Amino acid sequence: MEERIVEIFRKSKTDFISGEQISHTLDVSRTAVWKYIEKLREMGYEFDAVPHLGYRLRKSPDKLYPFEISPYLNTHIIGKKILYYNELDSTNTTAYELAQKIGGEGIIILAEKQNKGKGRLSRQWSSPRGGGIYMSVILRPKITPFQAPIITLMAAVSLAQAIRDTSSAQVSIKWPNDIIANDKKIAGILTEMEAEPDRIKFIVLGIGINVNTKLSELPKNASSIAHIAGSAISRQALLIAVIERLEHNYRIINKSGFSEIRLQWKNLSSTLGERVRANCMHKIIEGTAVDIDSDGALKIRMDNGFHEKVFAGDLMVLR
Ligand code: BT5
Repeated sequence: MEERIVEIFRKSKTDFISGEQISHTLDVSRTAVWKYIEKLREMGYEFDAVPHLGYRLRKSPDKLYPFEISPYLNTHIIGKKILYYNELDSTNTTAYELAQKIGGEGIIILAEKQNKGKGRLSRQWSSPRGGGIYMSVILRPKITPFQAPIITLMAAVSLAQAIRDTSSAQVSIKWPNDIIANDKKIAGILTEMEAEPDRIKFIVLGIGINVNTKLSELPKNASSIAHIAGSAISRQALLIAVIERLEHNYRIINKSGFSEIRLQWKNLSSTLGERVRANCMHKIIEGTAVDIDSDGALKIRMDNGFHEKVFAGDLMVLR
């Protein structure tokens, strides 16, 4: 009902709509209308109520309510269903448990705040309320577990494109999963998967973006899009752009593999050409990052002229 009331205001040609008119359209009592308006106020919507004129929707909150997102999506896979939570421990954990129980792909889990937001290798992801986007998408790509890193790279391309679409922030991709601006991390990606040796059962693609997040609520080397761009940006608009870009790029991967996304990644990346130190579990590789290969591995040319491929790990850019 709340959703339908918002829709009535959006579609209305007049500013003010009488309680009677709303009660008539929804076929509920005037008291019920008043209750729904109060509920919407609790959800962050601001209404003016003027005797004899009715209600006017003055301001909508920048909350990620699915009914504020879904009507603007043009997608067929990603975001066909969006599950919204006020808070969760981790959207990835909830999505993972859901993917084990149900089939299909494209469901998005969203939370306004995470209490145990996860980074890679048991690290934490700061997920304060108010300014961030914390989302996980269940995917079932037809690729081998060995090729799974390309999903992270595809997501990084989508994020960088969506941020460029909706803000003036000049962002780039730092291999493998960071979106950076002014050398600060503003978004991260965590992909987790359940697989058999030759088949992926599902991938949970987790994305965290510092949109309007206050710097005081973030770690030292982090920033937010708003801080970089100089003004707050709409989380709703950015989320819609992220979902649209993800769908577009995911379809490309499913249809024709990684080659086209690989080129986009190379254009958007700030890693290639840099001197880097990669910390990959068992060893440290230092040299120049020269390419990304068809499996998503980073190719590093070492000082002795040999090349090493790095499939996963942390990268430090040496300047
Ligand atoms: C990541 O890990 O960058 C993956 C982040 C994925 C977060 C999303 S939010 C939705 C979904 N649900 C989850 O529970 N997670 C995903 P990694 O590369 O390991 O980076 C983690 C490191 O980044 C931390 O050790 C901090 O140094 C730093 N960090 C933590 N919170 C940050 C933030 N909000 N912004 C920027 N850097 C942060």
